[in-house]
Amino acid sequence: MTVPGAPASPASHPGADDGVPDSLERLLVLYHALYLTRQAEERLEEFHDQGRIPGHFHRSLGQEGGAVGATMALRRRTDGTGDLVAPTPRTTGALFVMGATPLEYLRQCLGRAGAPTGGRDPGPGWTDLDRGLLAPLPAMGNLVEVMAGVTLALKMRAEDRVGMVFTGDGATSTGAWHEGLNFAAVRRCPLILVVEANQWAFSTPTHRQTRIQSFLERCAGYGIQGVQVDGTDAVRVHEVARAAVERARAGEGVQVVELGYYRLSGHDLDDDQAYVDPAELERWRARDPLQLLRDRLLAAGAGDTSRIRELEETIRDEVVEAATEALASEFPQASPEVEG
Ligand SMILES: Cc1ncc(C[n+]2csc(CCOP(=O)(O)OP(=O)(O)O)c2C)c(N)n1
Ligand SMILES: [Mg+2]
Repeated sequence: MTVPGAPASPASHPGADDGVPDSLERLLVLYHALYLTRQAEERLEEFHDQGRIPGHFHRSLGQEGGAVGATMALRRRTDGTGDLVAPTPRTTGALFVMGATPLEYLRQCLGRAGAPTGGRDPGPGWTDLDRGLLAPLPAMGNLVEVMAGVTLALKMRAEDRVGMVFTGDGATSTGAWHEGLNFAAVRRCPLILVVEANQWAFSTPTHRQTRIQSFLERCAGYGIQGVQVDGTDAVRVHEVARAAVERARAGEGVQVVELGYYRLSGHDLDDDQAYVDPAELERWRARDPLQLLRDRLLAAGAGDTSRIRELEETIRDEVVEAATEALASEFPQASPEVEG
């Protein structure tokens, strides 16, 4: 299947770090990744409702443009020479942008033997250093420390590569987040920290966990730069992320990008969001990142909606095919009991 920003050769993903952000082709590549993310998550939600998902599943509904727009600013390779990204369980789009296939992703969440972790860990992420992917960690905030170390290593080896780490807004209240950020700031590591400010951490609204208005205020305490951007606008996210990646690659040290949006789903699919104001939810639903990008595509000259519909149909078919194959995949064999 076609990976968003599909590689012309197996070792490169052209369009990842060059080209014109507002070109029609670029918008289509972004839309491809957003639509693929939503389709894959919708299939998983159906699997969840059928009781087929062994772990917890976090949707990125309303946030698809953040993970996609930001990671598309990275140099994406398949031979272990590209940039590195450490997503959270919610940044599904990052996996696809880095080259994961829907079949890998669906098998992974279904805990099947042919999944990247062989069904041992059914979380929605895994490590694949060839593609520059690191698995999420259960303790939120800790990947900031890990990525501080990873990017310090890149710098010490004088490699022309950067790292990107995602955290939620809740994670910014952990000690690990602050320690990792401070260390990376002091050592001027080539790290881009993306904060997904979706206004919730489980059922805790942001104002119940911090008195600051923007997470950029935290950057000031560490002497680093940050930029706030509307996370529902994938194109804008992409532009801001590209500039941040360029600065980090040029040796300007840690960059922070704060994505402002709203968690449209529950924390995970077992959370009914009973604590969320329905009117507020409705207001944010109107800022659907897919619809915004669709409108932009039409304005940029994608013609009538037929080209977009054709693209959507192709992606839907690919995901349905992957879902059928994933469901038919074997479960892992139980390990033989250890005698003792
Ligand atoms: C150190 C730590 N404390 C608590 C938890 C339990 N926990 C898992 S997700 C989560 C909320 C995460 O909120 P946020 O960082 O805003 O990410 P979001 O879910 O909104 O994407 C919490 C408290 C954890 N995983 N790690
Ligand atoms: Mg949050």
